[in-house]
Amino acid sequence: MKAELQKAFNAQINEELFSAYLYVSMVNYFEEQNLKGFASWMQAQAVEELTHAQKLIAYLHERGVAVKLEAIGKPEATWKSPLAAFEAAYKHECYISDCINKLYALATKSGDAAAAIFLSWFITEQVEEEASVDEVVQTLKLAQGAPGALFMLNRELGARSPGITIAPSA
Ligand code: OFO
Repeated sequence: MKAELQKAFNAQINEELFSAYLYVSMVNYFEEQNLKGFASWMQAQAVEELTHAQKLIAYLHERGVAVKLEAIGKPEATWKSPLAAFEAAYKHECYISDCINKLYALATKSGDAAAAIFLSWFITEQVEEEASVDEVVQTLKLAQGAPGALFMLNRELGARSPGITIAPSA
């Protein structure tokens, strides 16, 4: 793999780890708001981001490329409403889609067909990621902060599997 592409892959690992960090921060925010269903949904999202980072790391190992972990940025800690948090998550997903598209373009430009094929999974995944976050944004907009609607949505979002089980007392 060409040096420039190696660097870009490593940068994407950092982006995915930051995504996980940002969503963990949103878990904290929703827990503090007593919106446990929202928190659980975000927890699942954070775990997914970790798997994205791990997928990239495993690929670099497979290609014999050195993985260089950098410091992860500090995420926001609070939002003015659940809608504002989900809007921030949506904006972040669009940014990540842009990063992936650029990485794919670089892989193609570098003549690295294998890397481009590998990245096509992420391109498809981003369509799903944007759609699932946007669905919550649209529902929250419809709810317009009505407590009943928020309560229902909280229950619905809580049904998403958290990806891992976390027992505070274990
Ligand atoms: Fe949310 O898809 Fe990775 O970052």
